Amino acid sequence: MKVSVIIPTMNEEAGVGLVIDDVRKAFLGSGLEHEVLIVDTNSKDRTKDIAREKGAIVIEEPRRGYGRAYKTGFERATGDVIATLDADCTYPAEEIPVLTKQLYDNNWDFITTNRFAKLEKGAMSLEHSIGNKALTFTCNFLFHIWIRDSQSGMWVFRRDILPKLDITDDGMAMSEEIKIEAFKKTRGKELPIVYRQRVGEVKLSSWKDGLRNIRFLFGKRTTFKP
Ligand SMILES: Nc1nc2c(ncn2[C@@H]2O[C@H](COP(=O)(O)OP(=O)(O)O)[C@@H](O)[C@H]2O)c(=O)[nH]1
Ligand SMILES: [Mg+2]
Repeated sequence: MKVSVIIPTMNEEAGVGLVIDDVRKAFLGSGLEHEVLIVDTNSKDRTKDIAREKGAIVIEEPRRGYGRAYKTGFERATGDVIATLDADCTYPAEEIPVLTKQLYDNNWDFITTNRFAKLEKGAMSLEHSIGNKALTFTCNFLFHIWIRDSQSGMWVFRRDILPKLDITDDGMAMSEEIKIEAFKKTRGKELPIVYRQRVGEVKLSSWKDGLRNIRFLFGKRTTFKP
């Protein structure tokens, strides 16, 4: 079985190499094959060089957007399973093989992760955490699902469910959109993870992205067909 690990990057030279190393280490002795896909948008630093030195496949996606980067990555993935995480050392790469086995053992289609379960000191500001809770509440309320962390960027899922998921957003809202789609249309599960302090500069703007996300959720609710 093969896992495609997809990592979006925009000027992440401080973290990308460390994350790729952690992914490689995680798969040693796991009995799983893997590939690392870096989807990069116009990095001006050494992100792409570092990724290539570490043997990752670098896909250049000049169109801005977190969701856009993932859609491009999904098209190029060849694994049975797709795993996602940021290039900033916040997510536990070491859990990817474990989550993959849990996915298959329990016959789930999509695992998302709950960062609030084991939040390390300094990993999320109070403002960010309140914003996330508000978005998660809205998401659960509008779509009648039950998740605790709608904005987590670490998912592990079967690649063959992608044709069932209608993913329209190209920005940060894609993070909740993929969960809504997966929980409504496939067997979805949320599991706890640790979440660590970021390496390098944050790329999203909390207020602008937060408000866009809320607008997106109400818009999607009016057109959503389960
Ligand atoms: N390719 C690509 N990556 C992006 C874009 N925006 C953010 N990222 C990456 O997506 C990940 C999540 O962004 P981050 O700033 O960590 O947001 P946060 O985790 O929600 O605070 C990081 O690895 C970023 O480098 C984009 O427009 N294009
Ligand atoms: Mg991040």
